[in-house]
Amino acid sequence: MTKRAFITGITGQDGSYLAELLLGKGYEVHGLVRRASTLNRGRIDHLHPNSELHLHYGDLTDGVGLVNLIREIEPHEVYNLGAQSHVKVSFEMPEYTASTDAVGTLRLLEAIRAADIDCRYYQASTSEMFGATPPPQNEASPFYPRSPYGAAKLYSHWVTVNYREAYDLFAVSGILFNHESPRRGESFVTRKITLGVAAIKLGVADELHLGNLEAVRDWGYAPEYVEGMWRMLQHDVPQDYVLATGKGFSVRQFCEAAFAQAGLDWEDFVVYDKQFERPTEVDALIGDPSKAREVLGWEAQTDAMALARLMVEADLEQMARLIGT
Ligand code: NAP
Ligand code: G4F
Repeated sequence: MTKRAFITGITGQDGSYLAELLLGKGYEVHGLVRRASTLNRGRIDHLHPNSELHLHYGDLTDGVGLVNLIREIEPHEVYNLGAQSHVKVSFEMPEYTASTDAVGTLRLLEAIRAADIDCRYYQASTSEMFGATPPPQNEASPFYPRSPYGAAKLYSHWVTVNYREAYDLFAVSGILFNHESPRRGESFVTRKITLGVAAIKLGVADELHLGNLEAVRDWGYAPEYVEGMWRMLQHDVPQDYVLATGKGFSVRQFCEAAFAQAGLDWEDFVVYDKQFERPTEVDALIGDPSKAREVLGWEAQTDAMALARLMVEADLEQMARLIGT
């Protein structure tokens, strides 16, 4: 039997890698895409010739649309990756962030219930839910979100747990620490740095403006993390898991490594810019992924220093092509 998966957020970093993974495993993949005045499908364009990929217009803020889609597709697995995923932007758009990242989850879970189908559900939870709780953080650590994004995601986390307990839905929440790749959005700090390094190296820019350099994050490699999401849904028992590398690095250390990869000294180019600070910061996130290793056999292979190198190389190559050098 061909398995059908429905992915919200298929045009994002994780959605694109997950679609690739599932198509490779023989799934029929259905993705939710938002209508925009220009096409926004750069990350999945290369998958288009695949006849098992089906895209549907919709939005997590449109409950009726979700009900109709779930009824029509009858997915065996649903991956809810769609979100306004930028922490700083969530301070500027708190209500929209709550509607998409919190109530959107409820809308999708209700759509699954209304369709009365036997379906497994993955919720994209986040280490941001730990916020002010000091590292290392694992599944038993207390939550203390520090942004409208973190608070909205915490609602989704708990409503997923509740639907599992109340309605016996196979629903799991993956508490993922930061994960990056050459497909990472340009305004997240790792990609902003590696794009900045490429621009400086190729003579297109001469400085890079950043905010808090002391924040510590546990950065892993996105393709490895989507494999973890899939494994969570294949296990016999629905449970929540942390995915992380277990290693923390500061933004400063990531900068150092990224500039060094291009033979540059970061201190010559990085300029502190207050506008990139947040009203409340999450100082340190370092995950303890023991449970995922023991139960799912999942382990991160790529740490932040290796990521900095591979992302700089990818951005140098892409930018050189773009400017024709
Ligand atoms: P991303 O690159 O920002 O992608 C977000 C996706 O959500 C995009 O496809 C976007 O569509 C879609 N989306 C935004 N608003 C929507 C709405 N109202 N209705 C439907 N879709 C909407 O994020 P990502 O890095 O792939 O992350 C995937 C998920 O994991 C997100 O839920 C994120 O919060 C969570 N997460 C990420 C990390 C990480 O480090 N990457 C860690 C923990 C959790 P458009 O392309 O049209 O904008
Ligand atoms: O790259 P960031 O914007 O990622 P952040 O806030 O950790 O959130 C990401 O990871 C979460 C998982 O923990 C996801 F849930 C979320 O969706 C997103 O993918 O910022 C990382 C750190 C922050 O401490 C920030 O203050 O970098 C610091 N930073 C310093 N200068 C900057 C900048 N961040 C950004 N985006 N831009 C800067 O110029």
